[in-house]
Amino acid sequence: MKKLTAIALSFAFLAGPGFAQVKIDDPWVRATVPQQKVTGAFMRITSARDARVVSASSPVAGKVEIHEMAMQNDVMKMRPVAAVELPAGTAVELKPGAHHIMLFDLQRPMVEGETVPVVLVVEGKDGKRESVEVSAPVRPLNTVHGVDHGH
Ligand SMILES: [Cu+2]
Repeated sequence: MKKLTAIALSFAFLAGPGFAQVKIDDPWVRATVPQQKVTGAFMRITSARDARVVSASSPVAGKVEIHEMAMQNDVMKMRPVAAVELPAGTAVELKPGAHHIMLFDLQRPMVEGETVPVVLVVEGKDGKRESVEVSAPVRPLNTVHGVDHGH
């Protein structure tokens, strides 16, 4: 897992001009209780150019999806989306109750204090893709009030 992180990191550093130039602020992953196989990852993303997050992955999760929250029959539900748009120079907030990254099939509990690598794939208007490595600290459950995960 260490090796994978290093490779992803060097990838991000090698991305020179012509790439989307994406800045990530305040990333975090919600802590889980034992047996819980799903959690959310949140952060603020600012791209220097128009771009979109088209996928994400993490070595701790078997599957990762990008979700949005939407009203369905007066109930907030989350559902997978193909991408999160990043308008140039605008901070886009991935947070509980809005767009977020969903980590499925967790291989172990997410414990407060540890750091989880998450890799975002960001696509520019020119179709070029950049991998952005994020180290997201795990924060406690009670950061968020109850949300219907629908999973
Ligand atoms: Cu979700």
